[in-house]
Amino acid sequence: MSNLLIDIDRLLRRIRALGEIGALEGGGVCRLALTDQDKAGRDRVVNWMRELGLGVTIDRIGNVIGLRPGREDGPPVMTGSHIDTVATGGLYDGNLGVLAGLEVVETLNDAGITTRHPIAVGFFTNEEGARFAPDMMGSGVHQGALSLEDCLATVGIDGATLGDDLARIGYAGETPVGGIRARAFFELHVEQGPVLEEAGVDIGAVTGVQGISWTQYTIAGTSNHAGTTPMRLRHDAGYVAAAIATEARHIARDMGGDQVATSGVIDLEPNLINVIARSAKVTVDLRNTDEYRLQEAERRMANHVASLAQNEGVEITAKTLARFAPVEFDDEMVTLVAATAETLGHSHRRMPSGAGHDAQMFAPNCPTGMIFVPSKDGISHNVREYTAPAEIHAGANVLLQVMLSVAES
Ligand code: HGY
Ligand code: MN
Ligand code: MN
Repeated sequence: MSNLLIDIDRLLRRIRALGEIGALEGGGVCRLALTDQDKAGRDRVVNWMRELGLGVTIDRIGNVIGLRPGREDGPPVMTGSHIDTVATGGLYDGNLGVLAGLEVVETLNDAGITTRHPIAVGFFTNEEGARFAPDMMGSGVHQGALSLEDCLATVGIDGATLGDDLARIGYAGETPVGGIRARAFFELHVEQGPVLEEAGVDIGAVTGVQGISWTQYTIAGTSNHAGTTPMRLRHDAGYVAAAIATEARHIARDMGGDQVATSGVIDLEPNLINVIARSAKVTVDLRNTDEYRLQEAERRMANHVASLAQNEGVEITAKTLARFAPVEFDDEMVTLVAATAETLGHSHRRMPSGAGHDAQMFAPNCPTGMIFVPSKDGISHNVREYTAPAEIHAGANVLLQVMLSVAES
């Protein structure tokens, strides 16, 4: 274990500087994937990568990887995350992992250390999936889990095509995707939930990521007058959308355990107080750490949707926007994270991730580990997202040490 420590003030300066881009009135950040704000954030991080002497490559889906040579050639020990955010994002989701990677590099630069194996720091395109589904898109393409062509052709919630926007912001790179294979992959990330804070624990040694199932339901009903139409004659797309969202909650409550369910989008047409909605869109996000339980939740939702279509006389089409099975991280890497936290004097615990992460795309292909730091009040995907400097310092030092230990192995 080296006695090197990261420079927390320098890391916090970068977190704040990146947070200026896409800053929202009153706090928080909006840098939806491949928007001008995302471009500006990318440009700022690429400049930092170049200032640190990293060799920067941009691949065909816009993933950006900065490479730091080792004493020997070969696959790098990689770290990274994402810098795109949801529309009401915070300073830390994704950004912390990328900027802590740069801080690891700068700490090694300051110490004049060249590791045996190369080191790489990356940010991956469209991790959030909020504008273009699915999430973890860039890392999924990089690791062969998603098709480059399909992702470039993806149409976003605002009608834009991903490949066009990638070219528009100047990040349609030449490097073939997956050109840089990782020897190992580590990701530092805020927990985005209440577990560490409630347990009073500093570091999460993440054991894996739960399964994710995103479905968009489009409902075609019949517009009619809210006052004159008897209930028996209605084909109310608005009611059906609400019934789907309510059933998602019932399924989660009924199944209990790790099952969670969310309807984050409900759009009605024409969305007027005295008009029975002619059409509606509603999304359902189902997650579970257990694949069979997740399939059970999906089955229950599908059955309910079929009976709604029948009983309400509406057409419902379902479109899968994302489907990832649960992922386990390499136990050796999980143990390395926990042991490193222990040696550094930080409390730690093993735990699964409720959120999706780029690391889950690397896990099938190389030894992969994640480090969690606490989220204040368990809040994320919310402008109030916050993690204290001491907690960031702890997480970034664990990242430095686990990367060093693999990069010297
Ligand atoms: O949806 C997720 O879990 C991640 O924030 N993309
Ligand atoms: Mn994230
Ligand atoms: Mn997120």
